[in-house]
Amino acid sequence: MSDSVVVAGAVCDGGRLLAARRSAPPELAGRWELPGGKQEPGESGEQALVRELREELGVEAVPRERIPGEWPLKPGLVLRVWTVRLVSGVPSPLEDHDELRWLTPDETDTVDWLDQDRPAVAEAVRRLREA
Ligand code: DCM
Repeated sequence: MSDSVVVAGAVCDGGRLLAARRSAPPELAGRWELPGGKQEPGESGEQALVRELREELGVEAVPRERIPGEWPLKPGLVLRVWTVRLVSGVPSPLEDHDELRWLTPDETDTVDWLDQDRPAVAEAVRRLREA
């Protein structure tokens, strides 16, 4: 059986990256992540990401490029990440998060990212610096 997938977005706007602080479960609460969630049956990764960002942040967003690679979360579950452009709306922590922050490349180390998000965050920041 193939792995289940969690999709997440490196949402970039104005040269900054959006970081979201998890409010649950207790073992992850307070850690920061790229917002996203589980891909459901019948959805593409991109479709799942658009839905998750709408639900969690109240924004319309467009996936741009997949960041190469995938990162194991637990047996049978992997994380995939896309860079994302905002189309409309101002992100607010509607679901699963209690704080959002826009970070410049130099600020990305100021929050405690989930370990599994760090490689994708590093790549997103590398691209932000080049842009
Ligand atoms: N997750 C993660 N990194 C992200 C988004 C989610 O490691 N950027 C993990 C946390 C949960 C699982 O994926 O273990 C499902 O996420 P959620 O509870 O947000 O659906």
